[in-house]
Amino acid sequence: MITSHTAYIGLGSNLQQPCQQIQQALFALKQLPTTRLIGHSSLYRSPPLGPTGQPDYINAVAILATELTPHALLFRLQAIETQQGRVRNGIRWGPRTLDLDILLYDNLCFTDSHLTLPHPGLYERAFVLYPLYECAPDLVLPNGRLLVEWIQEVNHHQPLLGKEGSSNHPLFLPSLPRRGWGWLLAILPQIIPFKKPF
Ligand code: ROI
Repeated sequence: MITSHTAYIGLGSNLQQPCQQIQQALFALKQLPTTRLIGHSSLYRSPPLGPTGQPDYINAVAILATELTPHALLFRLQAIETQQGRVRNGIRWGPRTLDLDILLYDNLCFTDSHLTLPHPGLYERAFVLYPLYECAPDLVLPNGRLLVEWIQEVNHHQPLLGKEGSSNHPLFLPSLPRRGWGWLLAILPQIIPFKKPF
């Protein structure tokens, strides 16, 4: 039986017209064999994580339904990177025309010499978490945590500067859905004002 898997892909670019690089990469993702592009986030601008003195990045996240194995998908993503002028010059965290990372592949957790899942940067990078939230607001991460709660609790190292196409205001945290009876506890002090014994 052929099984379809859900893969979340992180896209990043900070060279040679980054917005166009991301659009072109989304188009290339659409062409992958046995794969459907389910959707993608807006484009977000963020300052570089890593060496400063390089241009801001444009980031996005795409959702794929794919029959490719994680390694076959990785191979295809690297081919797209190369096609779009990515040069692997050994400079760690240097600027790049295109970066395509498998952030999540179903709920797989494993590591080998080629690939680590989930992507090691997933849990602390705002430029990954916010676009991911836009794609999948109800997502539960492989660590068992609701994405939206994780975003609110984690102390992100990197701010986001804004969405492309909108005024460059900093983004606000998504509002935490109130579940269970927590909402009642939150408003209780307003209903029953706390009285001192005397
Ligand atoms: N910084 C930002 N803001 N966005 C990226 O996509 C990105 N990618 C990288 C490094 C160099 C770590 N920094 C980044 O690979």
